[in-house]
Amino acid sequence: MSDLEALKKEAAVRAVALVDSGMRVGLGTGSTAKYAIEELGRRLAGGELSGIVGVATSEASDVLARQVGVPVEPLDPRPLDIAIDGADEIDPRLNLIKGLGGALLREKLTEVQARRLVIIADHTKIVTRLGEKAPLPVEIARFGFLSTIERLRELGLGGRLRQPGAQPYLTDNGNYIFDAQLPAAFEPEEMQRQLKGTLGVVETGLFLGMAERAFVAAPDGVRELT
Ligand code: ABF
Repeated sequence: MSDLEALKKEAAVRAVALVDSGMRVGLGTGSTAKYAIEELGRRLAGGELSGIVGVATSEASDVLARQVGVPVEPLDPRPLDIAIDGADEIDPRLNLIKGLGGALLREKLTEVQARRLVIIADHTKIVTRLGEKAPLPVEIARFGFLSTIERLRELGLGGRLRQPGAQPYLTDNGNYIFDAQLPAAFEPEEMQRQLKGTLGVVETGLFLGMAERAFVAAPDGVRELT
């Protein structure tokens, strides 16, 4: 395991230390969230925790959770005690870009119901403004997607349909993703409002005002941001 991977795991372990027996836990997606799911499984197997119910934010996390012995249930209207997930960018207000892993819709549906959203990430995800390094993933309906992309361009967004191979990337929900290049200056709440008002847009990777804290792994250790 590389040093950075070891630190990501350490951040995940710090977040999972906030989980107590009997909690309903949102299970994130991605290479950092994977460590959190594994740590939950380890604590359950060792008898440190019991009665945990996980709610997975992707098919991949659902499979991993079951493999490591974390019971999984579908999302229902009950609140979650905590959700632990990665991010692609974290700004100084703990606003986030998420969704490079493709799970943004299920992540947002799940994490909006969590009493606490705890982010785990490595230090490369810290930015001074959202969009500095990462594109903004925007999940769009397949039907009429070219028209939706035109509407996004009319909002002044560059970017492209996510297409890793011959076919566009398909989310767990059967939608496409447009990876939008954000302008140099924009107001995140206003951008979210405009995008959600655009026909064909299902959801965006802007997670604003949702995260309670972040454990950020850096070469000199794990920092906690609140
Ligand atoms: C998920 O995983 C996503 O919201 C985000 O796109 C990604 C981060 O993955 P990693 O931890 O592998 O960088 O949480």
